[in-house]
Amino acid sequence: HAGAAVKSNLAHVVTIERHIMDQERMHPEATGALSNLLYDVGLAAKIINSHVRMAGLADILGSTNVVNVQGEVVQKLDEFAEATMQHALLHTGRVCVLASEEDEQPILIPVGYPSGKYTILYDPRDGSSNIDVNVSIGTIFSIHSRVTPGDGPGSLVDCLQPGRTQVAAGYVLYGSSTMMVYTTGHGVHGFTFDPTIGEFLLSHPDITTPAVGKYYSVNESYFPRWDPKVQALIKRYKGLDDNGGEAKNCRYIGSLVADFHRNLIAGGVFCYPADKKAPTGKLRLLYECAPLAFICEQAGGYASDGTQAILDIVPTELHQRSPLYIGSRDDVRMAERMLSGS
Ligand code: AHM
Ligand code: MG
Repeated sequence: HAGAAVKSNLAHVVTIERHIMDQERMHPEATGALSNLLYDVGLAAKIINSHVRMAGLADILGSTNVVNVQGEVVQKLDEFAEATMQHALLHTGRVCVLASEEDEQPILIPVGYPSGKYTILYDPRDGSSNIDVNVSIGTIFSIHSRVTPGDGPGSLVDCLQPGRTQVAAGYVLYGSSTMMVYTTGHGVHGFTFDPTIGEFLLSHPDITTPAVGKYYSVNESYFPRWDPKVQALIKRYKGLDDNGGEAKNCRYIGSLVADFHRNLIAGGVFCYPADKKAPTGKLRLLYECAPLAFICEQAGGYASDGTQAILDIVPTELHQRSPLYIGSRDDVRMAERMLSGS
């Protein structure tokens, strides 16, 4: 009986909670706080997902006509996602400070609530230009241990840490299905949301990414603004120079999580170079580039700003931007070689 078979299969699936708990066992000193923090993010993801899935049905789309710290008009869904993340994270005693793409300053723990030993930085809903046109969007998060002493409130110092010291990172992709992908430094694991039982189920254990990708992803309308070295690199990916390399296929969604996820699974390189208008690129180091770089390296890939590993950059500002070349290891190494060569 088919229904019985489905039910008995469900008895053997691995939920994200179970998986996080199993990962924690690799750290005998763990207190469970990181696991609980990851559950909190998973819960926020489910709530954001339920609203994303109602987009167009409920009146949650469209502009609020408010401009955020990046100078962009905030979408209503941005506000909802931001509020959901804060609600899930602020009062738990697991974090000492939050930082979001949506807030200029670090978000402090309200007076009277406990502070914890972690800090979390996130982009609650990335890919804003895609919301109103029913194209994939994402949530990205990055977790560090606090560096300020004591167990009081944290500060900006706790947020300004290089990607290399992340203890966990992940993203949620609201795509044709909803997925949560995370790492705690023991490989990369992907979970697909089953709306019938309201759980993320392990669907992609131990994700590894090919060393050479078949896709390149870049917004080529910026070609005239790029440095000649960047132009030469993209020509190389397209197989248009004399080096005889195989031509890659172009895929660009304009939603970082979706573009990154596709290339992680299928193999590919995503580029958001610096250009004449955006001298340090567009993407933010702390809550866009660094968490994806951690995941990418854990999957056997690599991420660079063109000269050095994204994970080695020591941040000086909360919303600092960085050029980004990320994905299949050999393709990103080639970017570094071509961009640093004279
Ligand atoms: P956002 O944080 O305002 O959504 O911007 C980030 C997004 C990324 O998801 C995507 O990779 C990039 O912007 C696309 O930018 P562009 O339209 O310049 O190609
Ligand atoms: Mg963003």
